[in-house]
Amino acid sequence: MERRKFLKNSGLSTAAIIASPLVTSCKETTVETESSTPVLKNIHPVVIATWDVPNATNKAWEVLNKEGNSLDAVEQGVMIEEADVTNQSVGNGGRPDRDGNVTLDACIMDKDSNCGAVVYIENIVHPVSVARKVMEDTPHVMLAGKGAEKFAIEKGFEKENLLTEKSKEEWLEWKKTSQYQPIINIENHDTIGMLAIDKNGDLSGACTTSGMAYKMAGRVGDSPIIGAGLFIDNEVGGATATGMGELVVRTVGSFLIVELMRQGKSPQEACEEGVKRIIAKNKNYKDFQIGFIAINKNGETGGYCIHPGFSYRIYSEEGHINQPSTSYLGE
Ligand code: SD4
Repeated sequence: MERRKFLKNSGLSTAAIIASPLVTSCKETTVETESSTPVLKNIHPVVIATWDVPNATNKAWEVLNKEGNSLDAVEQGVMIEEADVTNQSVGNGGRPDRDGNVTLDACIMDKDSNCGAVVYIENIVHPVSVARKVMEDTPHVMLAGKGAEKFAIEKGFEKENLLTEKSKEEWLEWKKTSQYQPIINIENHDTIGMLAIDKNGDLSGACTTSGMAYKMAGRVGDSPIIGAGLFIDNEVGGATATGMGELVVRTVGSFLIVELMRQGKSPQEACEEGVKRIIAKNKNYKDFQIGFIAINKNGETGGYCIHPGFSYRIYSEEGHINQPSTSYLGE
């Protein structure tokens, strides 16, 4: 077998590495190998998440630092936002659909390409944990609506009313005009997609949301759809999305980004291509925000969006930062 370096194998160019906002000791993770399987050494854990969600990345980092695996890290990280009633785009306190019902979507994916999802689930604060149970305890990948809720209750989750007074009042106000107009960069604090690499070099991801505010009853976006809102391939990297789900689904955005990284693009380059693919297919792209973030097997990260204003949190040994994303319209 030809001798080669993983860096070469992964196709990462120097330019690509420079383009990445965070480069974590790429050289240290490069070792010569006789086999075609890349061997990684001195792995440094990293967690990234859509939007400025320091409490969530902090929690995930805590798990990674206690020798926790990336799956536990992403689950426990996004649970912070699900429980936070001041985040009106995720979990408890989420904005309702146009009928006043809070319906949640979430998914999770691990290093072995196992995945689980719940869509259109009501009355459960932690849909990501229900998604994990779907992954681990059922022969299925996705459960929806009442079936998902019934499964959650069987698994010991408590039924709770997720519509807070604040979200209810805003919805009643919205009903006066009932104009459905997705807001760009709503709160700068939105759907949370999280990607992590642990000390073993294994990747996992999770994504959770209450979806677009005042959506039609029954509407499901990209966030719980494996390949669209989230995708992990432990040989390559992971990607996750925030923003107008319909546009992300049409290009299977997160899967596309992981495949672009497989072909040699850096996480940054792959996110840019993912957004540009959406722009090419949608004349009205300026009406919507889409943000992608990605991580590769070496812990390099990237992010890109349509409108300025999107950012993502990165926690690594180099620190905990809110990284403003570059954007198509801000270039
Ligand atoms: C959805 N992608 O349901 C989610 C919403 C979102 O920023 O991410 N908003 O389409």
